[in-house]
Amino acid sequence: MKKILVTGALGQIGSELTGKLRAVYGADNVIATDIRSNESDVVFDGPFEILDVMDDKKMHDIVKRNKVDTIIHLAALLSATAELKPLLAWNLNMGGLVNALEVAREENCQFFTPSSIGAFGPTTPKDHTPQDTIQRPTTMYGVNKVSGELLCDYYYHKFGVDTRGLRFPGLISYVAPPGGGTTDYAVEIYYEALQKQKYTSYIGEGTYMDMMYMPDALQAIVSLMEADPAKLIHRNSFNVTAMSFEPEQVAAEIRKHIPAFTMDYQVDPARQKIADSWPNSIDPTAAKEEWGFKAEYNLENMTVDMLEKLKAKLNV
Ligand code: VAH
Repeated sequence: MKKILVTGALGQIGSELTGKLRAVYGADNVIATDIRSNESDVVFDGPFEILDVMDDKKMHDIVKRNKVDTIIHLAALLSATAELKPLLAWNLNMGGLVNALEVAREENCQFFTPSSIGAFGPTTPKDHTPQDTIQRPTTMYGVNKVSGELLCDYYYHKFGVDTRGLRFPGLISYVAPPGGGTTDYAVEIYYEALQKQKYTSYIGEGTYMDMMYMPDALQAIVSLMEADPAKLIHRNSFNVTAMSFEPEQVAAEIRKHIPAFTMDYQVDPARQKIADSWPNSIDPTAAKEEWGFKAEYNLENMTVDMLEKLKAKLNV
């Protein structure tokens, strides 16, 4: 990767990935784009352009003008929003992906886009979900992710585009709050523990989902994109995870630092239904064996870092 275009750079992943890529490859070598602008480091610390990923001509122009050799395509609607607006999700998630893949094909760019544990469904083995298994998701987001995995493999086999992807679990971060996800409770709980010493979870007790702290997710993207292609048996997309927990476990970890913290439940049936269709835990063996995936954070040290960083951010 030498000259990188990031779409959806102001989203939960992009807000931190852009800074990491600029630190590794040089600020001027990472062109951040999003459908809107804001007052963040992503906009001020390096090249930034407004880009709607449905505008294939503008995307192509930005790539040619900047001699981009790598496209990191993040722009997409997440699971809960996609379930509320399924046709918009199909059009944006798939239309944007096709546009980005076509530009990567025409301009010979390496390509990354995230998949998700949402690419699995109720008939997928729920525990230690294998890399290669049944994928019959029952959400529009999951249909988008499975379709995206297949499309990215197609562009590799048919056109030789160097496509690579990761099936991310829920990502936990303190920079940009997630928007429209099912796993967002695992981010909200930290904010509200500090601000209110209590949290009402919309995901029910005992609902296990895979999770990962954002620093591990960012490193996984860079490591995968730098991996020796000769060693990649899989490409789109690798299971990656750092931990699997249910709401009571993250509440108990927070209580070690905020003893007065309490949590109750007001389950959101829509997001609970999505969560119930996903695995309890996935198996990241292929990622470990093919490109050395390793997570540094678990629930304990992530909670220490999240609370420390959020205390500073929230000034509490
Ligand atoms: C979501 N955070 O909840 C995303 C992610 C595995 C979950 O794909 O939609």
